[in-house]
Amino acid sequence: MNLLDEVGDAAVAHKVAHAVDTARLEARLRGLAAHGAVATGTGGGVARQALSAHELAARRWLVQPFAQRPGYRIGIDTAANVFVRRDGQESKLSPVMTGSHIDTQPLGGWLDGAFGVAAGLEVFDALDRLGLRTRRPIDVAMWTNEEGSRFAPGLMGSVAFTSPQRLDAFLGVRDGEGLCFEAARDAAVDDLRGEAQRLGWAWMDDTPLARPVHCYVEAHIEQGPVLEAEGLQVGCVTAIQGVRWFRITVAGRSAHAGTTPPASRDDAQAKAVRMAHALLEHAALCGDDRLRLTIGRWECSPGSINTIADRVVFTVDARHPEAAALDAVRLLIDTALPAGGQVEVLQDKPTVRFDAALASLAREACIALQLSHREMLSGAFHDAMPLAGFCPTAMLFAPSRAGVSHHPDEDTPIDDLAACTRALAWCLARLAGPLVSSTPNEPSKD
Ligand code: HGY
Ligand code: MN
Ligand code: MN
Repeated sequence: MNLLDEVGDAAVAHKVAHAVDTARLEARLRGLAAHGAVATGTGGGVARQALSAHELAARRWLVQPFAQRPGYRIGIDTAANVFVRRDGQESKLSPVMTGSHIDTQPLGGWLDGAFGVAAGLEVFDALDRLGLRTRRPIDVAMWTNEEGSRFAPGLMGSVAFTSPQRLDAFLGVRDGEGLCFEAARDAAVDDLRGEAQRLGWAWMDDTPLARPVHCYVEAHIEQGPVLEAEGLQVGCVTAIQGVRWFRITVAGRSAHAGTTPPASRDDAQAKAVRMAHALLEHAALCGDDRLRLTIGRWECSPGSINTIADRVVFTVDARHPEAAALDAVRLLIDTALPAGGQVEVLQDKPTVRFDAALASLAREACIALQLSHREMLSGAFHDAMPLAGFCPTAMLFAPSRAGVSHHPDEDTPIDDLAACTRALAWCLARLAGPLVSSTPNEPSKD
């Protein structure tokens, strides 16, 4: 069966797209940003790490308006992924899925991930306003721990959903305070289930990992400079570049900073700095500006101003569309590693390409809605990365102001966010169609 065999009517999809309400979308995004808001930056900084109290509160806040609305149910799976299900006319059919993540970097922006979830929920409000019931159900997913900054690796929720056998290894991962992912996951599941029981929410009883999904379309901010530089409204994403994360441990021997002569020093800091310098020089001098190499975290012990370091642990995030370029980084890591050093691979995801039919539907949406657009590669990874190996998958990007992301200044003009949401609405309405009318129910002004 071809994905596009049964798409809904383009004219109706057009109506759904134009029922997207910019003010309502912004209100939801601003309300979400209040969960973990940090008063810095132009767009509004947010500190809402995976499965933190702020994120659990944000999950409850987002689903609550739909939890008692006719035709909706809420669910959570064993990876603590949250779903808002909009029932379809044929509720046994596998759902069209959209969504993203609402966890942020330790100090991130208000749109990374949040935009894709808010856009999906805005499509629900648009369908409700028109009183339309789609043939297939539609799910908005809030994937657990996309960022990987609190618990490494990233994409834990969407990887566990698409490859359930991977969950066990994630459960034992600990954050900086020593709390394991399993405990945070259990608390998140209990928190949402408890709220559902307390308030009598309509609940999705059956949300196993790897349940069938008809297709997945994710809206996200670009987090880079391309769309804004070219003055375009939407990016039709064709692929996500490969990413590898390494944790490198360099050992030394602590000793007195003042009395230990150079010849008898075993200085972990000096050795780690030399290795880091070799990696950064490679990135700067290899002549390939598609290579992205970042040393993001650097911890040393004992961390005293007048004691030679006996241990340094630092991370490397390497990205490139071609595996050979990432292999070259790995080779350099192995050759530059000082004796006694250790390399752990925290994440290794090859480049994924999206479903061609779905990518062309995304372009069709932009043409139908007269949105300026281009095809592009994603420099950032997203939950669509594991979904791409599980079901037909595509992404839509909204521009990022000055290409800034993973920073409090992350921002996008709301009209651009609304335009991308209209393209998403058009795609979802067609993919979950054909649409049938039902009783219009104006979404309550939540
Ligand atoms: O790191 C990434 O690419 C994503 O934004 N978490
Ligand atoms: Mn993201
Ligand atoms: Mn991110």
